[in-house]
Amino acid sequence: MDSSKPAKAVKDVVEAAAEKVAGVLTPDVPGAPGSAPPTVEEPTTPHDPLPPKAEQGAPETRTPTGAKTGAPTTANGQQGAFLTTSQGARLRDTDHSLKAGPRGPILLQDHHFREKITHFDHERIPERVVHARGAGAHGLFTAYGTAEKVTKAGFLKKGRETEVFVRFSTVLGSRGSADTVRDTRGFATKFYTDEGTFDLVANNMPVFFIQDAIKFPDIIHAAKPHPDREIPQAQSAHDTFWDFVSLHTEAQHHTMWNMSDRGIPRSYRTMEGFGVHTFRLVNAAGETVLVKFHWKPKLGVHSLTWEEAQLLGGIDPDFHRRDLYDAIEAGAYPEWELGIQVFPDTPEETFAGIDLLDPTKIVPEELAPVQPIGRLTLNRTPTNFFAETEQVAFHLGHLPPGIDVTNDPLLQGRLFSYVDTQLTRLGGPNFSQIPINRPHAPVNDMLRDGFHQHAVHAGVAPYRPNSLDGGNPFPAGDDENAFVDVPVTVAEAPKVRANPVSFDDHYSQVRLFWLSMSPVEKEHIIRAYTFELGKCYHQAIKERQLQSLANIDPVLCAEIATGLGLPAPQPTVPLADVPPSPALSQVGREWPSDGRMVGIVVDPDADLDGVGQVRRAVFAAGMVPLLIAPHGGLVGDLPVQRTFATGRSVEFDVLLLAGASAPAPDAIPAREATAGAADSAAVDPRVLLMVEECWRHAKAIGAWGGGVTVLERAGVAGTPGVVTGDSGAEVFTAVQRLLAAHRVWERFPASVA
Ligand code: HDE
Repeated sequence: MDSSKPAKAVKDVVEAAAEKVAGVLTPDVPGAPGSAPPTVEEPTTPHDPLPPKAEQGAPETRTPTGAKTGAPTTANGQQGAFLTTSQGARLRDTDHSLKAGPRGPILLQDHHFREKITHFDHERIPERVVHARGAGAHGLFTAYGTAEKVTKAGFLKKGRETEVFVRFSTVLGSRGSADTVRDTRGFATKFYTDEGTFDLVANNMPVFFIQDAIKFPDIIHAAKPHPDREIPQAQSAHDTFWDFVSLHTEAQHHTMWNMSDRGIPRSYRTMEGFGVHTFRLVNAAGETVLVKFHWKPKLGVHSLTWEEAQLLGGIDPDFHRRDLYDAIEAGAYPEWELGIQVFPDTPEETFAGIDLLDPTKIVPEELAPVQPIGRLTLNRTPTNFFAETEQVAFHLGHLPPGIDVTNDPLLQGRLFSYVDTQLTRLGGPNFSQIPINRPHAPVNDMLRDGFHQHAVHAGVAPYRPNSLDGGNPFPAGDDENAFVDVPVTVAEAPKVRANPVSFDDHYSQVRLFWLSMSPVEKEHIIRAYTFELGKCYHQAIKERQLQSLANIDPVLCAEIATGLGLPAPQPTVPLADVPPSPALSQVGREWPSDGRMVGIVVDPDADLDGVGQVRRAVFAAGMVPLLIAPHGGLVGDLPVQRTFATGRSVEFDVLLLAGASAPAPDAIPAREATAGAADSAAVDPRVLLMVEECWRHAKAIGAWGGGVTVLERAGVAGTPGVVTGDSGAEVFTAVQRLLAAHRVWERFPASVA
């Protein structure tokens, strides 16, 4: 008999709790930890587990072999109202071990104790050797049909909708490292197509450090923390990284992408994605083309400033994760268009003189435009981080009919690595049966047994040919949509450990990238190299890297050499004569600002009606308002999200000041350093700090009423990107226009052209 309370009891709990907090918290501001607000008293009436939060999704309930079960996704979660053992026996007490008398010792027969502790002892699995730190989300991919001419892949046919799971990541850091470090970002997408899963395991940069997969352990060993002291964590600003990239100069292109603003994205939502390698598509007629995959974010490509990235590492190390989940919860669903650059499949595998098999080269979009083929929308956060984000297993070899690989030596090596790594990480060969990895296509693979086998295979003949299982499974014929290994001709050649000669140019495209940057982006690149090389211990490594920089651009090299206090060397190769590719710059256009954070400083004397209106306008514009006040709770009837003590400018994209912000009672320098300032009689020093930081991070700032005096006090009134007005609504409108350009770059004229 199931005596757990019916679903209505759950509903009552949720509604009762919601009523209690109504008016105090607003459900519109994302980030609530559970699906129902907690009560002060510990709940004691048994009822079924609370439902997931509205924005949460989970893997579809498929069987290990891909069949639909029709069960709700919560069927994979905990069941019933009562605490049980893993075998379902109800438990009376989990707070005390079974002891011989109240003073012990603990009895070996305490199964519940042993089960609970043993399971806990084994909760961790090895983190990924690279891309350990990540965040995932569920979504939907809708095809435009524009790729139908070049591929037979069914999920790319017009109007087809395919469930996806995307995992974003940094490369170098451990699982617990900060999100905002300077690094490449992973952008791996699992398309659950009905013809087999397609994994597009991409990065936010279109080139890679190495041209041959055999060098992967070398670059990663160089970039990871030093093996003796295990420092620094999640950074490239150290000797071993620069030692390697300055010696192995094919790494210079990717290194400059890392040193550019692309290395410190504002958000996962504002990153491009690149498949890096060239892939081969094949259509129903057997015709082939070569392609490069691109993800284009709806919100444009935007970055943090270096100081923001550093501050966030301490203030909110989960910044990108939080941003992704908050945006989905707020309904600002992140979107990308998938596009392809298409090249003729010629025997040379080159386009406009660029070797398409060289993963250190791009094909500028001006030469081969990115043609949109579908739209990705992320609309559900995971229900359980471990089950979904940690256990998801991507692999380049997961390809549906219509998409095939090329001979790019990096791609070829990856085809081996991704299955191999899961064997250790996920504890055996059956990782494709973990719920997040289960295909949405029928699976009949003749693979059997192994650790954690979830399928219950029938029959006696998992081999081919057989007659005992009636011949099943059968090879798919030409008209039965089998995967196509495109019969590419392999030219006769000696067996060698060598690269094509075309891979030898290590500088021309780095120069192309440098020349494509706007002045402010160039300044950031100079700053990044100077910082990173400045952190190296050995002069020899700095000098060697300066030589590569001289081969890229003399101005770049001279500026960095000055910062390092070293002479700038002369180039050892002729400077490449390359036209810039404007598509590579992130600056100079306007974009939507969905899901951005608007900090609003208020105090009880501020124009609270105006603040209420602005708050509603911010929501209506698809952004999130965060009220920052002298104390928590309510100001008037407005709920406070941050106080002067808990808020920091790096959490916001723009700052609005509605009040005069007199020092709060807790502005006590002995209590916190940010409350200390030479002249803090009139304005709370923490508010002044927010204004100063927003100003030097080139963020838009707006003020009305008492807020105007804060601008004057901070010395920024009347400067570019600082607006005032008679009402909050007027100021917000002006600030919104500034936000469309992401930052107020004209505040800081650049020194290099
Ligand atoms: Fe990876 N890479 N990689 N990589 N990679 C892994 O696989 C590897 C490369 C990328 O969110 C590992 O499951 C080799 C390029 C992403 O789970 C491992 C080489 C690109 C992710 C591995 C490369 C990537 C990985 C570690 C050199 C961009 C995270 C855990 C040939 C196109 C996926 C795992 C996730 C993860 C090997 C180079 C992207 C060890 C040998 C180039 C986004 O198998």
